[in-house]
Amino acid sequence: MSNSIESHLQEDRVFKPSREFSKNARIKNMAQYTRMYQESIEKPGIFWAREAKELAWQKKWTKVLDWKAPYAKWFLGGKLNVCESCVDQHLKNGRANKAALIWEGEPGETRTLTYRQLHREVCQFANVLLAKGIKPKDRVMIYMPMTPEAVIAMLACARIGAVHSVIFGGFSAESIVDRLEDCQAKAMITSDGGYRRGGVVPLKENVDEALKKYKGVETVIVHQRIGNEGAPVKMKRGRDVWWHEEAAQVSAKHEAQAFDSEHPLFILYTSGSTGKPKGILHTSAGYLLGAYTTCKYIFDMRDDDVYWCTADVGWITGHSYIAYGPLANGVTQVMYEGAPNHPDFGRFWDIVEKYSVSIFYTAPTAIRAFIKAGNELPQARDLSSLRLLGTVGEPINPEAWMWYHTIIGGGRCPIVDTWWQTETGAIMISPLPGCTPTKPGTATLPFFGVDAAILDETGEECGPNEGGKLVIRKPWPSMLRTIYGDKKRYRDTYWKDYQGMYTAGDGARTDRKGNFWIVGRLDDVLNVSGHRLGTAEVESALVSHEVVAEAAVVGRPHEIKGQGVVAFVTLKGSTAPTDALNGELRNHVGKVIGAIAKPDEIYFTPAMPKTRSGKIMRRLLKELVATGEISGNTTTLENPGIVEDLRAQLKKK
Ligand code: 7RM
Repeated sequence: MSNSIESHLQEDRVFKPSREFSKNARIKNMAQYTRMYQESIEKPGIFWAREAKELAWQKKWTKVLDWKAPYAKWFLGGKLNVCESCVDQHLKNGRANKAALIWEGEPGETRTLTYRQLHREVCQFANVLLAKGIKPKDRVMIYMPMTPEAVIAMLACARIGAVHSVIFGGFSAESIVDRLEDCQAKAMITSDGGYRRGGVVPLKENVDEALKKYKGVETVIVHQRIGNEGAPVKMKRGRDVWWHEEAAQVSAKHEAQAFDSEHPLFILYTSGSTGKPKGILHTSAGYLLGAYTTCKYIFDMRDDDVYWCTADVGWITGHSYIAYGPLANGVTQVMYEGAPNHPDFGRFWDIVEKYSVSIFYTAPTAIRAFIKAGNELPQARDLSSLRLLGTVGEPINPEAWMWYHTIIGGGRCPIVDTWWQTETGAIMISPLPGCTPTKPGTATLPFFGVDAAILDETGEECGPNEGGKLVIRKPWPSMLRTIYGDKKRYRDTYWKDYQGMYTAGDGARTDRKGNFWIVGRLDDVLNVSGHRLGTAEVESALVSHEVVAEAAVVGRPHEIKGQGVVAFVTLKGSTAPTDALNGELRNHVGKVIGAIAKPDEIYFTPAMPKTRSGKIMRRLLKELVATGEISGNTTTLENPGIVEDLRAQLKKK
């Protein structure tokens, strides 16, 4: 990938929104942005109170912010039901019969739900959850394919004050167990399967396996997605029930009860620098406000837009930019179940043409895969409905940006490169499409209320083009509130580096115009196809195999995935390294974590390069993988001979 600092500095192509786009946009020029940004930083109470009025409140707040670092409370004294802002309010504002979700299954069937129909489904399912004894603050795990029911399940939890924790359908049974145990979930919502690349993902089977180890789940509600086309799923009597059978027994009417602004809304697990994923906790009003306002200003959502975010609901992008943000804005959105390359890489462009998508939000890794598949597929489709494009998940390399701009956007659509994290809840740094001049590769400027800066080790602010740590110096409404059940880790991970400031874990720099260029993670977290993956998680998966004594995992630049996973493995005793074992270990990681974590390359080594104190020199492995060489001094190593051996192995590749 060529998003090196050199290419950043050389990047001098500047793209400005067309006069036409600016004229119709909410934020039309930089003066307006600057004015509003200043207000949002200097008088956050006034700024956010004005925005928050657009949400549905049952009781108005008395105080906008209470900040005792690192703990924030927003809209104290206020009461609302998040689901009411996303669904109920649209029944009264003229959108009742407007399409909320236009869904397309991978095999090709489509379903449309209006806001009224969505309301009915959510109310009915909320009643199912209530009938199963789910109470406010109970944790409910959701493990589903990309179907409307996944969104309905999330909204129904929110409606009754239960805390959902969605787990990506690509994760394995063992990953489910870890998360169930961590959040002590009481119920599970899943499907009999989901379609992916023509095959069926056995979601219920994985749940069954997970529940052999975790016994706290009392109810499993199974949505029937596959039916007779898949292997019949086993239903455990007294525990497992069918969604449609339960729904048929309850009313479709439900009054949304109000919860405190800081009532927990969801826990979402994300990778950190240890083997144990962090349960990021988000609460109600502030989170919703972040998702709502970023959709409104960054995607500039309109009543006649057809919006499509290609993320999975198992990631934060699916929470904020499929479930909560777009629905709070009352927009029409497309939701697609399957893979981008099924039946071929033209599928996304078919969908854009078919539903006249106007706002399209995807990941750089997908764009790179499309580039590789050629221009013929997008060029064979009418993409003229598009007016705005977005990217998220990793730095976008200028080549991919230019291709997206010209081939998909026809040269006329602004691109919003949006930087944010599971922890931030909503987009933090991004162009505003009607005013911000963009350059390929930069997420440009902070959103309203976001006091972003780049600091050096001493806490001084870095000058232009000086690399440092990205921090946020003030609390913002959609910030994480804690790591579920682990306040110490919350403080240690995000608030230790600089007094009262949030450390994002990303390295970045600004240019002379103040644009933020995100370089990448500073910790041991990889970004594989836009998915966060801790090297420690992969290492512990490898070590859980009976023949593995030790493992070290590093990233390496990968043409499509952004980063690939490279593993170094030391085998136990007399086990011989073979190609077959190599394959077996890859599959083992797939089984323990999920397919996204499978190493691209595994190298066997009789020992790891270690310091005299016994620490694996990961930095050295990283350098070896990236350049094939070791520049520094290796004499401090316990076992310098190992490096020679590894260098030779990597050369052969
Ligand atoms: C939304 C999401 C967060 C990490 C973050 C960065 C990287 C995300 C961008 C980006 C450069 C971007 N949440 N990242 N967006 N890097 N430019 N526009 O991805 O929690 O899964 O990952 O992703 O390293 O820290 S996440």
